[in-house]
Amino acid sequence: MSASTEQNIRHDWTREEVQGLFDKPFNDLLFDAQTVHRANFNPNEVQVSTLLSIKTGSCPEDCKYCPQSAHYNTGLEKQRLMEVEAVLKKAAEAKAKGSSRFCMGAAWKNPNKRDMPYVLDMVKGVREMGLETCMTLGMLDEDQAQQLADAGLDYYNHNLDTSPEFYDKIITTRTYGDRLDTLQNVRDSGMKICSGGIIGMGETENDRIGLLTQLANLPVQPESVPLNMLVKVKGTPMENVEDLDHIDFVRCIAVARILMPKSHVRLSAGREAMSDEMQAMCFLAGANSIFYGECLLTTPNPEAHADMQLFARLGIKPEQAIVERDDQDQEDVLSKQLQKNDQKQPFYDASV
Ligand code: SAM
Ligand code: DTB
Ligand code: SF4
Repeated sequence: MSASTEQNIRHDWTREEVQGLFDKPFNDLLFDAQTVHRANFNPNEVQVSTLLSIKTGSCPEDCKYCPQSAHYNTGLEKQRLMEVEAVLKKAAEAKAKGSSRFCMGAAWKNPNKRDMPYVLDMVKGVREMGLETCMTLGMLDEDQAQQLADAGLDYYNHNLDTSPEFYDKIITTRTYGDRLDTLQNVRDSGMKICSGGIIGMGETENDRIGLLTQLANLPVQPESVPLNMLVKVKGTPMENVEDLDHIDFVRCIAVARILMPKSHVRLSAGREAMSDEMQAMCFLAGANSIFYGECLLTTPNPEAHADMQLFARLGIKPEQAIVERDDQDQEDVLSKQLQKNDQKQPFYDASV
């Protein structure tokens, strides 16, 4: 396989071709994925994001995997939209621990008008700290997407979750088309897209092929592709779904890497149930982003020190972000970033 370049990002993948990748012997697939990865990224750098749930539970949607849906009783402690100051405090903590991106998630079908000013203030405040910003608030119309972009939101996360065929078995309260419309509004606003899905919901390999082909064939591929391994939460309809073969999850990462050579592929939810060796294999397959910190939105994630140790054992360094802001701020941000690089990082730095 030849190394991928900007020129040969394809948007015309057929399912048969993607099936061909899944059918490869595992070692051949991993070699190809690692070859693409090395042509496009530093193979020893992983982008580090921290998640915060800014509004928790009571969601009107019926996503069968989700502990936050009001349709299921998961015993979750619900929380109204957080105060802006409290969110900024959490962002400062995430930055101090070495995260370069702060992702704020709300259990909404879509943001409503009265919440927008608070959400916009959160974006501005987090960005002021020199962190990259990401939000996931449900569906967005054109105007909402533009407001978020104008406030400086870098990324918007909205997942396709699965294949178009399997989708109706997982969610009935919003359509696949609704999701594609939101992604288009995000793209048109100038923000970067974070979009991926969940593996391990009882879907077939053909559904995994369907999801990855949809993502790769978007008009512009998502800059960030989170692949979540289902976190089985008691009380959701998926609590007893059959265990996923972890090797099959690694295959999905490798195929995503080959189809979307320039995208960050995030080893997202589910790491708590993965061994260090499994995570190392995911990095080898081309995953180059993680959520860092003890909590995802509502479920546990590995302890920060465990991730530091894993990075140290693998010689992985956290990727540094340069946040571009208004022209007058730019010099200041860059000099702060340089100073930061000179200081001892709280996150393990494999180069020292
Ligand atoms: N409410 C917004 C929405 O769904 O558009 C944003 C938050 S929602 C929790 C973001 C994503 O988290 C979902 O699209 C899904 O892919 C992922 N997710 C939710 N629950 C999960 C679980 N139990 N296991 C793995 N991923 C999950
Ligand atoms: C994504 O794809 N995964 C994150 C983020 N985007 C918002 C969320 C994972 C949630 C896992 C279940 C929970 O903690 O509630
Ligand atoms: Fe609501 Fe998002 Fe959970 Fe679906 S995934 S129930 S939209 S919080």
